[in-house]
Amino acid sequence: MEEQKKKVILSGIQPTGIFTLGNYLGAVRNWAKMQEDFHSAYMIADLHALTVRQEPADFRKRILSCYALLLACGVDPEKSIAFIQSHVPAHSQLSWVLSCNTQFGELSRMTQFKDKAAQHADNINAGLFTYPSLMAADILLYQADLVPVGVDQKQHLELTRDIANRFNGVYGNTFTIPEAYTAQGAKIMSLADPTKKMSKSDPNPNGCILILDEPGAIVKKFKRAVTDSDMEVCYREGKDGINNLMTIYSAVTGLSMDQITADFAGKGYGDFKAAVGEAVAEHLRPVRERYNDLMNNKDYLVECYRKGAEQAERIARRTLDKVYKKVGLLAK
Ligand code: AQP
Repeated sequence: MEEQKKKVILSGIQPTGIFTLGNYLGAVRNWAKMQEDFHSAYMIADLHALTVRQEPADFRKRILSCYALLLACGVDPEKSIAFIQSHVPAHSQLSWVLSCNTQFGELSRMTQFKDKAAQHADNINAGLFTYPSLMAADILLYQADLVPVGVDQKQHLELTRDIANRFNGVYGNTFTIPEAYTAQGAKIMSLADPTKKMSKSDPNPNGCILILDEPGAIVKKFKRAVTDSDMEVCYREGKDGINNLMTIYSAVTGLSMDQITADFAGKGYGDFKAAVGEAVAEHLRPVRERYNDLMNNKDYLVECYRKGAEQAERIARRTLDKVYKKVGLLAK
């Protein structure tokens, strides 16, 4: 692809835990592929994670380990801007201006707010409510053309587009209107309850595969995966558990659903679960090894995230200055 035609892409992941197989197959693995074709910026969304109370010492360590995971999953700081959100103050600064251009009614309609408010009834903070304005700032600062988002984030991206269009209408052309990039990977469901998505913060450790889990633990979790009372390995409505395992197996082996069905014809679920467990453990081995190497070289990580912050800051600052000027703030 010609350099000047490359589109800008931005995405992020919250440091709310070790990435799951869902985060990896559904998002981060694809970011690594996309960096070849796009001007890409990927961030550890630490400010977003503050909407849920974090234990400070753990959180600080987790931010670094999630940054290492981002690189271990293939995000290359030579090809992408790989940074930590709080290192670029323009995110919070633009977020405020955008909050003043977002309606209470719009934020009230966000289903993630309703879900998270129900999950954390003891801490329904203002940040949880204004989360979409910060997300809009993340995206609009980089004039992103495309944002890879899962289905769960589509409503937020729609709101980002509304905010950007409104701002452009009132103050003149300022922001690129981003589009959802839906060529993301599959949605991976919990192994313990295949009707729920696999989540880092799931309190049930059997439901999710963490990408740093040891091979033995991975195989064991797949053996325990909830399936059905049928015997056939095939992708069909009503077979949520098997459908999920087939989706995972297909994502790590490249086999089609039909090939998988043919390979396991006449074999029981036990054989299939063991095969999925082994394939996933093998697939994640290099990620785990790269992560361990990176964590043994913290100086390199610091160098990378500082460089990422400088690169991000340069772009973000330009947009923020433009916005401050447009809304009439007095320059220093
Ligand atoms: N189960 C999943 N299948 C496919 N994609 C997934 N993603 C998350 N879970 C799955 C994608 O991972 C990216 C980063 O997500 P995030 O950390 O910003 O927040 P999330 O979507 O809320 O992920 P978790 O793991 O469920 O975190 P917690 O438990 O903290 O809420 C996104 O692109 C997301 O679509």
